[in-house]
Amino acid sequence: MIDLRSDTVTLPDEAMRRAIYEAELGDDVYGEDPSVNRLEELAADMVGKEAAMLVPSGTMGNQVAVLTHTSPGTEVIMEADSHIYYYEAAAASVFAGIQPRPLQGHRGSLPADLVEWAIRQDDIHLPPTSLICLENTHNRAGGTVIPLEDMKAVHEVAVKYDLPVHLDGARIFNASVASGVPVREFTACVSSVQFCLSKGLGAPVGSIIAGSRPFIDDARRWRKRLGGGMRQAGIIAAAGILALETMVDRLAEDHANARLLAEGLAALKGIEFNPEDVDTNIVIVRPTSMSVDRLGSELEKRGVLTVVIEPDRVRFTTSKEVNRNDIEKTIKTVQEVLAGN
Ligand code: TLP
Repeated sequence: MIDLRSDTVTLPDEAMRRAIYEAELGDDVYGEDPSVNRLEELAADMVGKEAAMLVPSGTMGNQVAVLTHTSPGTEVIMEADSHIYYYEAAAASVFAGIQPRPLQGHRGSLPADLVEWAIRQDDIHLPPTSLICLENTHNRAGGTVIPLEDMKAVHEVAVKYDLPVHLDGARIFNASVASGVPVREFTACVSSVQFCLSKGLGAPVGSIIAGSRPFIDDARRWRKRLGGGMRQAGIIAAAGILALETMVDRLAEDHANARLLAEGLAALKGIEFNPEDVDTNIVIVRPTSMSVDRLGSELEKRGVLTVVIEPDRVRFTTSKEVNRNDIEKTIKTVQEVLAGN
């Protein structure tokens, strides 16, 4: 099977498995797991924040951030297709009791003037705005890199209104590798960031949330409340350390494979999309000559796994589990399916 469903399907390589086996362990709820402590220090340094914390998943990282920054009855500005709004089962409403304020972005980016317009006035009829959320790269926009200038502009608005900004940076290392902008420059625009170790970076489990020391101190309590306090979590952290030390640069290969795929698919009759829209490792296309369900199931029968993300759109995601040869086979298979062969 050529698995292009997600970069979450990546498996730990030999070196990671060995690091997991050999990891020095302790009880992380007591703060005594040396591997977790090392990972958290390394991660904080890489994103230029005072402190960081390991969480089991990106979803928990985002939700811990929302819980830590906000209080019930307030409003959180977010992009209408963002993961926090679209894919987290309304967790922010259920747990944090916030009201989401979804705004339509452009290629996943929220214009600063739109954000400013959406910030609530002080009026008893209105929920106070408590947080602005951004996502970089933006998953449902097609793995798009949110330009640093756009993030800086939102940051300026946030400073003006004294509001925190949380970045869902599940794939912030993809954004950095693709754009050449250091991760720290993106994260300098936000109060907190969540990023995933378990996507393109290849670790089996885990995400990081980072921010100021007081923010992370509060976030630890929220993680515990949610049941995310893990004990000998060094077995996860050991893989996470290798992910950060050895897997960042190779994301460029995933991007090159996505570009190859995009160009191959764009040349096919019956597929509509602009390959120039592909910035990183996600390719989202619209078939015009058959339904997405049919395309998805025909591809699956022939050994290519994708995900349908909209009634008219299919997503292909590259990762270290697929190579150039797999991409060439995929293009050929899509061509056969579209041609009805
Ligand atoms: N994304 C998954 C699915 O949940 C859609 C995927 O296959 O792309 N933020 C962003 C931007 C994400 O893309 C994801 C996962 C998360 C957060 C959540 O991470 P996990 O799956 O670790 O909870």
